Amino acid sequence: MAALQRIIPTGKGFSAMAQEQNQERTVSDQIVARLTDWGVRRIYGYPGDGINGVLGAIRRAGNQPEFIQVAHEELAGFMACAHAKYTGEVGVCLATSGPGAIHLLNGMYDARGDHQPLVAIIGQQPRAALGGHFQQEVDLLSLCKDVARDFVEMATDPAQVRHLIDRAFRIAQAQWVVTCVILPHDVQLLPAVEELPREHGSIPSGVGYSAPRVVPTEADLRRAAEVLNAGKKVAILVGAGALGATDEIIAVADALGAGVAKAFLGKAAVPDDLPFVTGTVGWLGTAASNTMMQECDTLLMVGSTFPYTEYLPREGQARGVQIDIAPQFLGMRYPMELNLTGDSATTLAALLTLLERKTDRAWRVQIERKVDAWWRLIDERAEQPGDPLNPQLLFRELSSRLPDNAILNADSGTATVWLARNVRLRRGMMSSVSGRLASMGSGVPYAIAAKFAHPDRVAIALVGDGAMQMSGFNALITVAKYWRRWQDPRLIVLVLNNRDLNYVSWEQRAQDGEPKFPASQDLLDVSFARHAELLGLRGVRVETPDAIGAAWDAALAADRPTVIDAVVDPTIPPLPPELTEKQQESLSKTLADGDPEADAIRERLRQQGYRLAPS
Ligand SMILES: Cc1ncc(C[n+]2csc(CCOP(=O)(O)OP(=O)(O)O)c2C)c(N)n1
Ligand SMILES: [Mg+2]
Repeated sequence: MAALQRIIPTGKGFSAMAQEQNQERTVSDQIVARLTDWGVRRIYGYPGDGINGVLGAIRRAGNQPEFIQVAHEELAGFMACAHAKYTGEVGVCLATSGPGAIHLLNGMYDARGDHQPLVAIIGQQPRAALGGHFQQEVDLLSLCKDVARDFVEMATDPAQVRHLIDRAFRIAQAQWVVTCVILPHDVQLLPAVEELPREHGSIPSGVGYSAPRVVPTEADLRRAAEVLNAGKKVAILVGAGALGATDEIIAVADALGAGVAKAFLGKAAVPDDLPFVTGTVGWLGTAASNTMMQECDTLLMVGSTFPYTEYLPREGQARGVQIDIAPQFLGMRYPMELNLTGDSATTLAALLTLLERKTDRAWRVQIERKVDAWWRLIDERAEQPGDPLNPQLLFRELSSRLPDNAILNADSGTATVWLARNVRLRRGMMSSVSGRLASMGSGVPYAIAAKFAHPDRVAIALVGDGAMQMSGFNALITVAKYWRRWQDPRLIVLVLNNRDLNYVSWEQRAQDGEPKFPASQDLLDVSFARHAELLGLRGVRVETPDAIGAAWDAALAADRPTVIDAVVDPTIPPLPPELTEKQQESLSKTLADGDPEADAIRERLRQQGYRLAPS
């Protein structure tokens, strides 16, 4: 390495330099140039000796693609996933062998769970050491085999890296999966193979991928239209796969007199200010969505793998049509009559030409009434007291102040419930969470990646105190390191400081009939605002309801990132909009069985309009 650094100054593209000086490129230089050829602009990662060859090459290439150093490799994985979600591009993360790779895994699984294209580049100890129980040696092929099952390979020869990078990117994009290239340190430093011989075993691959336009056959579209035209009570359920089909969903819903419910990852697919949009579905959902699912006679599902059967129509209740770009996800959750493989926008547009506008609008009117009643209920719930704050009020006050094009991220916990229910997203906004993996610690890195991808937009992370203590604190250090580069410096972190792993405390109560277990649930009360100030960010602690609006206004007017440390009431129930009999029984049992907060909870359940069957 020392020899290379002597002859190759920084700040100039390596290829030009190499040509001028007639210098050989290393394998790492070739990889970095290939990443640029694939359009990669940013790599989230962390260094270590196992990957230093590649980092040296990024330096020599003038930090192109740009290396963003995060505080923990897990953050790099989440950021690469969020980059994919918020740009439609492949997210790229990088880590060293052993511990770096292990830290990266959670973010890689997040991308796998939510079908995002992600390429992980991971260093490895030198080839000669492998199998020798060597320092930081981990069997990375096995480690990554599950998460990157569609493509994980280790380079053992310089001639391989061209096709390994090409295939990693093409497969990640074409199949919406995570892929991984493992690079032993010594291979990174070898001279690149610039020209592959035209001979047996040589693989001269190429760069580039264009997504196809996928549309079902005319015959299938006709059959689907027949089912939808015959329905009297059509419900549409959209997911992340519908994010690019806003106009088409609205037009189809209009023609069918249907309501539109959303799985959380599809929350931004259709704006919440339309009267027939029933909002999110499921435990995090709205009464309007859940009732629509119970009462519909026809279900049109677009781009969703929403997992919870109990919130879908009963088997036999509804005729079903599903549209998904990925055929492996069709017919997976409900026995659909038609399973259409297709791009959501194009397929819906084609379907629309075959739909008859329903003249009987009674179902639609009924849905709109329920939506209206739901919004009134949720506003009333937000106004009920909390000690000292009702968390829902923070979300309602945010909702009415959201700047255009804001990007909202919630961490796994009660923040996701309140974002799903209490915030009205408008057209142009984006929003995501760690969906299938539902990992804590994703909220702040998602917001950071949103800022790098869209530095002119406001990014907001809505996060629990547990997640902040787990890794959000560290992520704030990354915010402090980089925020000055963002054209609009506003990144806002709302911390729901309830001194509790609250979502799980309520799961213990409502699912398992167990009182909250303080040894596993209680958290230390720490000052998130002061921590932010230590890092040069704005910090504000909110303890009274009338300070909430001012806190949001100040954060939205700030010249730097802000952490709002909101002291919220852990006894406000983040429960489904309507409780099943079993949930009611479980709650009654926990309240009778000595839950430490039983008295306050009884009061809050009543104020929030939940009734328990007499026990
Ligand atoms: C990495 C990880 N560990 C554990 C969980 C299980 N879990 C889901 S929500 C939650 C509680 C989150 O607590 P906090 O961040 O304080 O948010 P709150 O629900 O209190 O608002 C836990 C432990 C998880 N989803 N991810
Ligand atoms: Mg908490």
